[in-house]
Amino acid sequence: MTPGRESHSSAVDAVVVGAGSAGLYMSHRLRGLGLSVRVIEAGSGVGGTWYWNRYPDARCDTESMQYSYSFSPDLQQDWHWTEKFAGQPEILKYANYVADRFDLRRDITFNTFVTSAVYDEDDDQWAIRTGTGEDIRARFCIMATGCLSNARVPDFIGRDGFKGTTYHTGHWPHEGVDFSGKRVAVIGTGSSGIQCIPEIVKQAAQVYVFQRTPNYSIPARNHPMTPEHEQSWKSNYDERREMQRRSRTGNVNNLNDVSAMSVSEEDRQSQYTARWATGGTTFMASFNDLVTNKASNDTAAEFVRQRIGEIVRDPAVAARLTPRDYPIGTKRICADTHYFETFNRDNVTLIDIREDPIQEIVTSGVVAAGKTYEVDSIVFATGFDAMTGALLKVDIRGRGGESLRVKWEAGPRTYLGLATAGFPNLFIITGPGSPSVLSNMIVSIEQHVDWLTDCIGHMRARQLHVIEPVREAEDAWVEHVNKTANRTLYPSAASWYMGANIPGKPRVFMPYIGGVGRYRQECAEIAAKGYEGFRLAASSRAGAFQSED
Ligand code: NA7
Repeated sequence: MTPGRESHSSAVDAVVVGAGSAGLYMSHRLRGLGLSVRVIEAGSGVGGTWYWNRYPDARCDTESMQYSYSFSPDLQQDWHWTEKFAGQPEILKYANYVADRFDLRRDITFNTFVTSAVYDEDDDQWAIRTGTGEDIRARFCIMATGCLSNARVPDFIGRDGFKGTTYHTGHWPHEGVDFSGKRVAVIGTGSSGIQCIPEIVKQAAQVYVFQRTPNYSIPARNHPMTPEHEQSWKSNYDERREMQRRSRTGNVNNLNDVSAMSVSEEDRQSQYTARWATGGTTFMASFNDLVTNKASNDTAAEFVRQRIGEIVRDPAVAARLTPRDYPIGTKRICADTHYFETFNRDNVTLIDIREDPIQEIVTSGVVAAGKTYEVDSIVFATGFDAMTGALLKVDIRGRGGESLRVKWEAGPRTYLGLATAGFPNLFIITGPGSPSVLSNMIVSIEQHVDWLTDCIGHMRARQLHVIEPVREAEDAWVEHVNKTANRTLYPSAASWYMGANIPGKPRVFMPYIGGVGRYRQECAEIAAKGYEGFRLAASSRAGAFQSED
């Protein structure tokens, strides 16, 4: 280790890729260990997801009091959230505040993309190359690149010939977009589409919504933060944070810990009605078996279907908006503000493209089912190459030049979602194989960063410089992740959790669904056993890479 090195030198102890929530906290903790750090960020500012996703009404579906760092008691007391569910501008402001308060910017290089990371076994260093032509050598390479950061526009025929303006929700212009008087096509009805459509229709003359799969969405019922709610959290943060860490999803969501099948029809309906009235995705915490028991799931799904039928006036439109062929929650459930109500407006047309996919994009608009919808703008709310996309955009090469892209051709393989065999000292924050997108991301980020900080501290105390998962441990973890997923209803849906939104991507359930609390315990036990399943060594040279166990 080389504490005290110039943070902008081309050799540092650790390179962190990404300055979102994970990269910021990771760099803070590494600095606390006395390591020199470079954070390389593609954007011109901090915030990751909240830097890029600036579409109208982009908003977190986790409550603000819970979607925030817990590492600093002062920070969590000082910061004031103005709404129950914070919008993108406020979360971005928070990320900037954290960067300033902890003086993190001096280690961040903005507007720079990491193109490759190659492990040099001769001196156990990563050689990291950037798009600006810089080479940085580092002992540790930490990918804090996010799970939903590789925005994707499908390869529609004629896409680039469109004469109007195009936008992707995940790459929204910083100055905003004025749709006043415009005819707009929105393609995609996931969380992003569901959030931005009700806002776009308020401005636009006409909006055509192209829907491939109808989604289950619960009213968010967002409202200004009440002093009582804020105070109840701030007075009990220690205890509540602990509850988050031990929970299944990283949230205090008042899980009703009984099966939906164990109560009467009347009690079930009153539970769903109460959750619907409260709003938000904690609807899925109505019972403890909604994602494991199809019969239970059916009752929740049917409840939502009926609400859609009540909200949408035209029965034919309501029918098209109603999801029927996959269990509720197995594609990411959405939280909305008047999404279904939007389809009662005169200036909105829903086009069901499941049966008749978009044929092509022409200079004047979008063609589906033989009809051309002439528009001035197209909004692609078409999602991301999730979980692996941002990692594999970087050409990562481990021992013997092994390519991560090749290693993961049949799906990601990790140990704990944190590391992958053959790639020493490479870590992934909230990588595939960890709870990540099935959890409150900030809770999972803090858990990974804290675990990793302890691990690096452990290595330093013992003069160990190399750590890498053992293949057998990785194989066992991958099997455990798959088995756990297969005990749920999740694999039955064509979701981005399964890679199903990307043509040709292997269908593998990527996140670990064992639960945040259980996963935390598994990681802690592995650390307590001297990092069981990892090999640690002073160096890889001349066969010296041997287990310490
Ligand atoms: P999502 O949830 O992946 O949604 C993307 C939407 O785009 C979804 O409705 C897709 O339909 C649709 N899509 C994708 N490709 C196509 C093509 N080729 N043709 C038509 N429609 C298409 O991304 P979001 O940005 O909304 O949300 C991502 C996450 O961010 C979200 O889950 C939260 O965690 C925050 P499909 O369902 O695949 O049929």
